[in-house]
Amino acid sequence: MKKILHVDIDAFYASVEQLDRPEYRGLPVIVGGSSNRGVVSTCSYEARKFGVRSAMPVALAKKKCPQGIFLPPRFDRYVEKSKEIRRVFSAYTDRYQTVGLDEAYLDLSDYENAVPVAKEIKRRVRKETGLTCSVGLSYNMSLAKIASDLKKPDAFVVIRPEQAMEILRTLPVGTLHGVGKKTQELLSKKEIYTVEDFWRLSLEEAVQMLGKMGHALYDRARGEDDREIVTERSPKSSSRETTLPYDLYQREAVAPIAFSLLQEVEQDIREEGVIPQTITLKIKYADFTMRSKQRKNEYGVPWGELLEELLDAFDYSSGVRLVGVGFSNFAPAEGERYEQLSLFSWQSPFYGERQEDQ
Ligand code: TTP
Ligand code: MG
Repeated sequence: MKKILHVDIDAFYASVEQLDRPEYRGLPVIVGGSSNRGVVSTCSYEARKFGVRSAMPVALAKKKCPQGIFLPPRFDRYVEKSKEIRRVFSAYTDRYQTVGLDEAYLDLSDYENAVPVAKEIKRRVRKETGLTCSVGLSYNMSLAKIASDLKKPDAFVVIRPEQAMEILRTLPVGTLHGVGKKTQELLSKKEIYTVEDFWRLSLEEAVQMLGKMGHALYDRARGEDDREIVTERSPKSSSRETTLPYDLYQREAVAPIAFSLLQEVEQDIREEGVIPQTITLKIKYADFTMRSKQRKNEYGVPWGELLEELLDAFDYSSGVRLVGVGFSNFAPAEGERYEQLSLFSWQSPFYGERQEDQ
């Protein structure tokens, strides 16, 4: 039997803000707005008491919590903290799969007793990053995630095989990973609100109603999930460059070359089946100095648009002799398709608009 740990940082962006600015600790901190098209990214648990939630318009959050401290997101800082968290994981296993910046599944099957290890990981995340997390330990990914969500924040929950059905039974069906708002609506028409209600559906009915996901949900509702952890084997970056036969002094001249490189790298990553989040334009000048600039794909815009922006950001007057275009910062190559899709459909560089039917 597998031993899977799911770790999820509590109120991640807001907790980082409170960590960096102690004067905000214990207060309703709401992160969002500005680069986020006016919606809440997340908020501290103090703000949740007022009914503020992720993805809520900031204007509504202000109504619900006028005394809230509204802060713009600082993605670079969150990425930094995310790396610190991963460093802790890697001290225990190579077999971990990250989801976004603040969640991960760890395979602890090789530990004879995973409970003390899980406790230690939770403690070390706190000690080494200053952030609290909720962790769930169980015998598959689906149940580990359910466990970590059960008693947030700062939770430690184990679901043992003999407890699984009883715990699942009373949960809202929306707790199952893969049941989004749309699926919930569909199910509510059949008066299915809890996991126990969902048990009424036969496998055939579940598949008929929900397609392929129906099968996975049929299993997950019964505590079954045979997904394996997908470790990040993806290449660190993928790029193409070309040295020019003569120096170029104008953006107009460099742009078509950059675009042809972009096409090639896009082809490369399609073949590899990976999804990058960052594009880089590299330029070597006639005097051999090298410059590179990057853009994160925040809104799922075409890469060409970001490349245009990057081209605008360079100076061409000293002559360009080499152009390179690269992708990096890859999302897990495999994993679940819905998790990949969600990367590009939403406001932050790392999150999808929690896909309706994950
Ligand atoms: P979550 O782990 O879903 O949320 P959280 O960490 O803020 O709170 P908790 O886990 O305690 O419930 O998401 C992690 C980060 O992702 C979150 O801090 C901000 C970002 N995020 C968004 O930007 N938009 C969203 O709709 C969600 C859900 C998260
Ligand atoms: Mg979290």
